[in-house]
Amino acid sequence: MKIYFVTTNDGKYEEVKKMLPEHDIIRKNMTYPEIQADGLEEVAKFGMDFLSKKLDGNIMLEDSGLFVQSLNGFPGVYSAYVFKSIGNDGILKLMEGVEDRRAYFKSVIAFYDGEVRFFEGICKGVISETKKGGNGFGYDPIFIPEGETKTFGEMEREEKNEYSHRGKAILKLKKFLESF
Ligand code: ITT
Repeated sequence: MKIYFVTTNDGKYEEVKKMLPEHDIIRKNMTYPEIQADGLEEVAKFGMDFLSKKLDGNIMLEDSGLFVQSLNGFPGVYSAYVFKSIGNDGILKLMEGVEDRRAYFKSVIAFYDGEVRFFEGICKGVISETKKGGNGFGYDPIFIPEGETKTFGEMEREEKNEYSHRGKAILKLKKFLESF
């Protein structure tokens, strides 16, 4: 199936493309309004309402974020902005001396084929003490998924996709697309 994936993020695009080789994923490097909301679902819904009026065909977008337990869910829906402003060093600084390092990544995919459908995935883990690995993007060098010792930044794309929030959400979308 031909699907437009709207994202400005190269890392997201590569991960999605890798997991959906049977589909024709065409990247649209364009922005859409990302509202200030409490949850990723609302952000995704608003974005898709906007895009479905602009583009013809099947469309997908993905909103994601890192939620750190001891920071009350920060950076959460503000993850992109926080990464650009204080980055991984800033998060590690906020976490200095903090014992509870639990965090999770969440991904919400909105898919449009005449109506909007949502697929989500969560990956639990911890924030590492230092940055490790040069793979992936964003917070990957400081996030260790549950049951692992390596950060996402130390993993190849396939391995990260097996664990990741995005991998789980894409798998749900993939199963849905099989029913066509
Ligand atoms: P879009 O154009 O697709 O919106 P974006 O980077 O602005 O790209 P989001 O608004 O969904 O995407 O922001 C999510 C941010 O959370 C992203 O910029 C990363 O900093 C971080 N993030 C999300 N998923 C991640 C992952 O798998 N690994 C590392 N960081 C991730």
